[in-house]
Amino acid sequence: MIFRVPFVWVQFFILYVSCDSGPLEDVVIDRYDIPKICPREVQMGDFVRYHYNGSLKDGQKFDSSYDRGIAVAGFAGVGRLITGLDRGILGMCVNERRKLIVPPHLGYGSIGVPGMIPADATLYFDLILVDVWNKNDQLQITTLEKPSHVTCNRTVQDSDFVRYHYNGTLLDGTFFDSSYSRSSTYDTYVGSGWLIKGMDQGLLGMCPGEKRKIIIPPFLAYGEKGYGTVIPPQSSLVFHVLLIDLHNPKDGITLQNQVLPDICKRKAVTGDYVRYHYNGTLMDGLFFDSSYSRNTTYNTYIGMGYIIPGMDAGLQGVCIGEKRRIIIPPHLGYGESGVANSIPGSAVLVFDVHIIDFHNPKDSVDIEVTHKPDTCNITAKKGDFIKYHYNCSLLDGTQIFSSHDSDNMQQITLGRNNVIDGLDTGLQGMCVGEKRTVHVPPHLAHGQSGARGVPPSAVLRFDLELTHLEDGVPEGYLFIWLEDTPENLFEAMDLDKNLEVPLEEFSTFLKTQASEKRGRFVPGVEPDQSIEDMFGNQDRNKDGKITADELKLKNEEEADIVHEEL
Ligand SMILES: *[C@@H]1O[C@H](CO)[C@@H](O)[C@H](O)[C@H]1NC(C)=O
Ligand SMILES: *[C@@H]1O[C@H](CO)[C@@H](O)[C@H](O)[C@H]1NC(C)=O
Ligand SMILES: *[C@@H]1O[C@H](CO)[C@@H](O)[C@H](O)[C@H]1NC(C)=O
Ligand SMILES: *[C@@H]1O[C@H](CO)[C@@H](O)[C@H](O)[C@H]1NC(C)=O
Ligand SMILES: *[C@@H]1O[C@H](CO)[C@@H](O)[C@H](O)[C@H]1NC(C)=O
Ligand SMILES: *[C@@H]1O[C@H](CO)[C@@H](O)[C@H](O)[C@H]1NC(C)=O
Ligand SMILES: *[C@@H]1O[C@H](CO)[C@@H](O)[C@H](O)[C@H]1NC(C)=O
Ligand SMILES: [Ca+2]
Ligand SMILES: [Ca+2]
Repeated sequence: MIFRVPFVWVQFFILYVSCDSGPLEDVVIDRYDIPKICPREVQMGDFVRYHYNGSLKDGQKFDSSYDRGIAVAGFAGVGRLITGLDRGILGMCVNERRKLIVPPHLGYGSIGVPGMIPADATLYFDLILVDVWNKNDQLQITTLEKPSHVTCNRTVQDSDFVRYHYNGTLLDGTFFDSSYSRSSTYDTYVGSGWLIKGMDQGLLGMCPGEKRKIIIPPFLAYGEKGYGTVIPPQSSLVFHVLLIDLHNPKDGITLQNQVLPDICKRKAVTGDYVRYHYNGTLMDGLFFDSSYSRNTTYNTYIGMGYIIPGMDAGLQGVCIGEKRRIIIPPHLGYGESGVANSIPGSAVLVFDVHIIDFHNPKDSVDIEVTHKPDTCNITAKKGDFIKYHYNCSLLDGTQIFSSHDSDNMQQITLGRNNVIDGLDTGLQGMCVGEKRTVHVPPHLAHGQSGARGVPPSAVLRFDLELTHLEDGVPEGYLFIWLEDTPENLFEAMDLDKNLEVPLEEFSTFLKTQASEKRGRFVPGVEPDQSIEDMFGNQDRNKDGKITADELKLKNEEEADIVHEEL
């Protein structure tokens, strides 16, 4: 009964028409319009919906489904239609058009239909099939696209909450609804009766980003009633679905794609201040925000409610340098309302984070000795003059400063605010030749504002090597006595006993004291410079020589104050 080669039938048809001899034995079928894609042909027992025009030989119309505005629905090939139609509809595809010539014995026979179809009438039908299904049908699910950019680890299960886009058509392609027309996803629970049965089943197993075609027979859709004016009774439905995301209200956060650094001495805990970069996307890969676009890390305390709960939890236990993906369900993110213009309501968030550094406000300087010379008796202390090499970097490896950049080694007096507090602390206790790696938290470095090359709140790493160490003098002194001060200082200084001490005499006197280890100049300053400064200070009237009175006066004036004095 199913004539798969239309060509044969055209010939057959022409044969009959041209001869016009005697009554037809069987239905004549002309498949004059067959769609290119014909996934299914009507078989006996299928339920079909079709439109038709019926006319008599003289072209007189006796009936039309169009006049009633609704397609005819019924089972095919089981004797519920006139035999001619029953036979003529078999093998049809949806959207196929056929002309049928039905001889009287396969139509209304010698009786006809009073007032409509005369006796022994040959019937001419023009049909178009709009729907076909069978009560044994199941859902037809075709995966059209599977995402490659997102992992398909988790798929839709009963009681999940899903967000998806869809286009809905009838089987013949008639559009009835689309989420796009509302420009937001359709959001609902699966398997909880909110959806038609076919959709509840058809979504199962989908990954975010996956596209499916789901064909749903009417008994898993709107059945005999249809839906409003858009879905006729007994309609099969075709949904093209794009799953955007899914989660379960019972979900916590999920960690994935963890990449740990080689060394992780410490893991972040509540109260730590973390600096990190992130890319934020929705589960289907749609980007919504990134720290990189602002060119600065995102900085925050963790575990204290400053950020969304999912992030607060997701950053717990991170190592410096670690990368991880944190997947956050909406109840731990931005909830049902989302964030205007960037995050839809009930959206699952996917953050790829890269931890740059973290510290705790209670942190002190972390010192690790990397090399200790065999003799390390004399160590640097506050007031000492030191020279050292250093490299300074951020914890992501960015080099910021290095003493190797210039020919001059760094030289400072410890404990005099010459360098940031943390570095000063890190240098104390070193002996010449010793090497250290020192981590300085921002409150002992450049703080919340940062400095050139140093981002706000950055932890700094210093690699240090002490090269030179000189005993210092108390703050404010340019020269100190290592033995008792001479009883009569002026007499001691006035080497030629002419009762005045010019610069040369003063200089000779002090240098002699130093070379004979009775006294010491402040380290790190040329002795001549210190001598000049001290002389200028003593020579009150600036006549180029110190007198006994000038020395006495000066000593009395500043008896209690220690200031660039002998
Ligand atoms: C039936 O006739 C109407 C107009 O008379 C036409 O629009 C329609 O396409 C016809 N249907 C078929 C299946 O030929
Ligand atoms: C998928 O899940 C398994 C087990 O749940 C996990 O071991 C694996 O790392 C996950 N794959 C990805 C790409 O996240
Ligand atoms: C729905 O139709 C629109 C317009 O044709 C198309 O852009 C979109 O990709 C379709 N969606 C799905 C899920 O097929
Ligand atoms: C980001 O920082 C880099 C390096 O400091 C700089 O070259 C770039 O211009 C900055 N971009 C923006 C958008 O600020
Ligand atoms: C964020 O995206 C940019 C650009 O694709 C990439 O270079 C960077 O590594 C990503 N960062 C993270 C933490 O995944
Ligand atoms: C420390 O110095 C003393 C003398 O100054 C010396 O006797 C001793 O051996 C040194 N100690 C070490 C461990 O080098
Ligand atoms: C600083 O870095 C340079 C180049 O890597 C290295 O040669 C030098 O030893 C480092 N200095 C210190 C004090 O670690
Ligand atoms: Ca003199
Ligand atoms: Ca003088």
